[in-house]
Amino acid sequence: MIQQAARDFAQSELLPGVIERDNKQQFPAEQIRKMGELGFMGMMVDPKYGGGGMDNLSYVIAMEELSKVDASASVAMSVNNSLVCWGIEKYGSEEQRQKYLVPLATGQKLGAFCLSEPEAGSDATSQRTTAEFKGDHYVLNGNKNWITNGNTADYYVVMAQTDKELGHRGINAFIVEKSWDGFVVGKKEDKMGIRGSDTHSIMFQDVKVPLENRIGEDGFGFKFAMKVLSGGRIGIAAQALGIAAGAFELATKYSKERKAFGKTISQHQAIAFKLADMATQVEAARLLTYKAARLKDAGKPFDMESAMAKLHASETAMKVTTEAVQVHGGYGFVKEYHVERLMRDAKITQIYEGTSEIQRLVISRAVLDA
Ligand code: COS
Repeated sequence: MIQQAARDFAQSELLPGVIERDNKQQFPAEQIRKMGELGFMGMMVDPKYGGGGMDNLSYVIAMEELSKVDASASVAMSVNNSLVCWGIEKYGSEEQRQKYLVPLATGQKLGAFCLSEPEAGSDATSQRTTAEFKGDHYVLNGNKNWITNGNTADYYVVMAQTDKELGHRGINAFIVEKSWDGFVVGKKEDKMGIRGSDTHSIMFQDVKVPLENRIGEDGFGFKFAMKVLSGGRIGIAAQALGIAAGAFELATKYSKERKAFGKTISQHQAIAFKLADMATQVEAARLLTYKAARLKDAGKPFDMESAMAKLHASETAMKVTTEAVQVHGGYGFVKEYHVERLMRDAKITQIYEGTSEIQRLVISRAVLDA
């Protein structure tokens, strides 16, 4: 039912206008509002906080379907669900859950996650944004980069360094409201893909954050970010899976319609074998993503499996979308046929929430430590 609901929504609400939004770099605001009404923005949150009370498997199934059509809308959903809502529900205080989680889970407000900085992407322990402790509050200063939902979010989970001497153990995580003094939304990025997603730099200029907005104990911020990202990677794996599966479906359909040398191109082995490889890679990505989701649902360790799912699904998304363009030939290179957009959208899945290289680092450490 969840799969069907997401599929119907993608076809009726996301597909119309997706090319135009990509061209104009227009955020799907109206579509995200409707996704909130349908419960897609807080799928796994406990119903007592306004969420859908569903499991991770349901979430990845919905993510796949929406990402087949519009990865710009699905990344807004992924950040809100897995980085912001899950982080606050799991590690936030009851007061934070009531104040922030309820509006985020019901889709009345949108969340963003601010870890990356101009000089701290993969090397996330090198936070230069500072959070100076002043007794009953902190004062935030610094810059964050490539923030999804940068200008459209209301609440931002922000990592910042309180005690430089302590390294990553001196980092804290805070919930920051966009409306607060000194919160400045910087330039919008002009991107290769997911162009409908709203990506900005953010500046903090003496932003006063009350102590009660710190998530967890003093110094928990880096571990918080790592734990949350580990779950977030399952969402991005599902997004990459959806991009790949969407391109595969389009290529299959086209191959049965397009004729060359007196038969459909699907009847030529050169194309049929491409489709066979694409189907196999997509299915492998799906199984790895489902496995990571199921482990998280069972409360078992899933760091390595979420890294494997994201690594494989994002590499698959790049390969399969490139082949889908090839199957479409000249038509694949023009916007009307969607596959060129999916190919551009696929690229970011190998970069955000940990590059493919970082996933290999996480996996290799787990394998070698075992
Ligand atoms: N869960 C809980 N804690 C974790 C963790 C996880 N998944 N991964 C690391 N940690 C903890 C470690 O236990 C360590 O704490 P202690 O020193 O108290 O034991 C601390 O975090 C630092 O870990 P580590 O020493 O492994 O740090 P490194 O700098 O070597 O590497 C990586 C950490 C590379 C894994 C991390 O920086 C990372 O994931 N980088 C990518 C960040 C990212 O995804 N950026 C995208 C931004 S969001 S779009």
